[in-house]
Amino acid sequence: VQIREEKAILVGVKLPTYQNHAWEMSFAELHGLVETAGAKVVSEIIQIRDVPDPATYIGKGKVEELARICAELEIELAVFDQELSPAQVRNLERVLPCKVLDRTQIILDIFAGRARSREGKLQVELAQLTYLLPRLTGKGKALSRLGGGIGTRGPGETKLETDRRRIRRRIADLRREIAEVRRHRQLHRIRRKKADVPVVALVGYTNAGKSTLLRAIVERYGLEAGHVAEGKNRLFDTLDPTARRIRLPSSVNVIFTDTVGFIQFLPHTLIDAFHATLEETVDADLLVHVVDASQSHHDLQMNTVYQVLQELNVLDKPIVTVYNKIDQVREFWMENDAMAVETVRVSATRGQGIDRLMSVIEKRLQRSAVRVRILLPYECGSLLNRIHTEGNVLRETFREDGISIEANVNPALASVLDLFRKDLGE
Ligand SMILES: Nc1nc2c(ncn2[C@@H]2O[C@H](COP(=O)(O)OP(=O)(O)OP(=O)(O)O)[C@@H](O)[C@H]2O)c(=O)[nH]1
Ligand SMILES: [Mg+2]
Repeated sequence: VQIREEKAILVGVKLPTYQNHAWEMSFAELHGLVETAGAKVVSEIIQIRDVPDPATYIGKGKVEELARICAELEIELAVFDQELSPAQVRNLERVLPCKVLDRTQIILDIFAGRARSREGKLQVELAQLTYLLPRLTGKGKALSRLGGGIGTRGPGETKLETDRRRIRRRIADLRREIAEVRRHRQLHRIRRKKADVPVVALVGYTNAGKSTLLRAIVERYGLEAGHVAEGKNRLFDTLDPTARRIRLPSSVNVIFTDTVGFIQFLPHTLIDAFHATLEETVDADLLVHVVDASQSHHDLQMNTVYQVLQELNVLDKPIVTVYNKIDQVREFWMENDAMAVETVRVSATRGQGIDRLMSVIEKRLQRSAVRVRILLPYECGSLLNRIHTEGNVLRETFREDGISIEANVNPALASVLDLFRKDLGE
């Protein structure tokens, strides 16, 4: 969907079940999304109803009012605040003198503009086509005017059927290609698992400061001169996952990953399509939940993040919550996140609280570490290497019969070292 520079009107339905501020936030967010997609919001229309109208989302009278406003202000784009059903799109397009889009399509459009990697592009296209397929009849202006029923048989339907078949085939191709990319990822992941380097995943709402935080961490603790692009003040700045090797204060190496941010009503087609990417991110030993504490409704944003994490089935992992942007927050502000094992306050841009965050992460990762006391024969040089790179050596004595070591290591390495266990009291 091309919507650059177009004039848009926002259309919202306020249900009584919504908390007032939750609705305001989601509507304001839609405004931001539409402008991010490149359109200019010139008007809005809001209706309070018990339920959306199944045929036209807003009521008949409101649709007429909307059509009038669109004609008057020469609006090219009506954006609805929730996902519309195929029937609603069809009915609205029939009476409105402009394009009809919903929140999902706007988000998909932004993602399409951001995707850089091959995998990202494949995933976005899959999400777009999955969304489009059931709505094909409704997209009269784009593909086929005909909506089914009397008078639609003949050439029209043939065209529609061809379009559908073409899209289905493309979807199948995309799924295959994504599966292939995913297989490569898995191999990579298995290799990493073997090396047993712990993974810390940055997750959070879009624009919370994940990339900025990773940049600050790499600057101070990065193992190699890897560059992290500077975070930008825009929605969905990061799409492609980034991984960086970090050395914790106790010289244990870990990998930090950063990826796409979450948002309210993240389209399901997108979550599905990005599953491989997200899986990679959340296949972590520890989640760092980055929160923009300067947002007055950051609690709602946090809930959204937890909902997505639940959908990804990763809420059992330990979470460290980072309240970021504290440079923008009142001095005495303090809050604890009940979902987290620990909370830390930082300013990624000023570099405040980063050292403390790192020691918290370190402490949490060590929780799963196993204390070993071993006597390692001198022939086992490569194991000695592993203990030093993966573990934390507390004591090491070179003796005639071997190297006596006391160290904290990961469970996998501990079971290998079981062979060389030394009895206590020695
Ligand atoms: N004042 C202030 N601004 C910050 C801080 N951390 C990040 N920002 C700003 O917040 C904006 C978003 O930062 P990003 O790092 O791009 O956020 P993100 O979470 O990676 O966003 P997505 O990639 O879109 O999910 C940028 O303009 C940053 O400069 C902070 O500690 N204080
Ligand atoms: Mg980012």
